[in-house]
Amino acid sequence: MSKSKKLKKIMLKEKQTKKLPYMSILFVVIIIAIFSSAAYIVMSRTVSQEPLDKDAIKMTITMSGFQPNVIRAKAGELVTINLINPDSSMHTDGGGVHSFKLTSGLANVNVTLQPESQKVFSFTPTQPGEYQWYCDSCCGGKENPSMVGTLIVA
Ligand SMILES: [Cu+2]
Repeated sequence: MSKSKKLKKIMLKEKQTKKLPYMSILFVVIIIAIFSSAAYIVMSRTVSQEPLDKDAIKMTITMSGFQPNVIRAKAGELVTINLINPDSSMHTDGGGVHSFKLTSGLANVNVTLQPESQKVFSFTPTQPGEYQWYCDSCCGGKENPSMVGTLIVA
């Protein structure tokens, strides 16, 4: 092997060893990015859990359904619901969007919630009876047994 070839080989080796710190810095940056986005998701969930209206019925809607999924009301009296959607837009089904629809002839309620948001809405049930509300934004909507709730009007 000629001297110049040997020198080239040594220089090449040096170049490769110099690349290593950059790779480990990149690795650390990626790890920090992953952990901070995970922390952001967790923290934004806790923030959006605090209801806007403390006098309203606090209700959450997630991929596992409405909580509570049964509410009682009196005919002629205003029902106010503070609906909270803690799901993030990372959900593949429906993109974290949920809704509250009550279209059974009693009232016409049609509320859509973007991911990690909440809304306060009211309606007055006029007739006693049992009515179903549902979410039609995810998991098969109305046909999904966990995406429904019952309003009992006395
Ligand atoms: Cu839904």
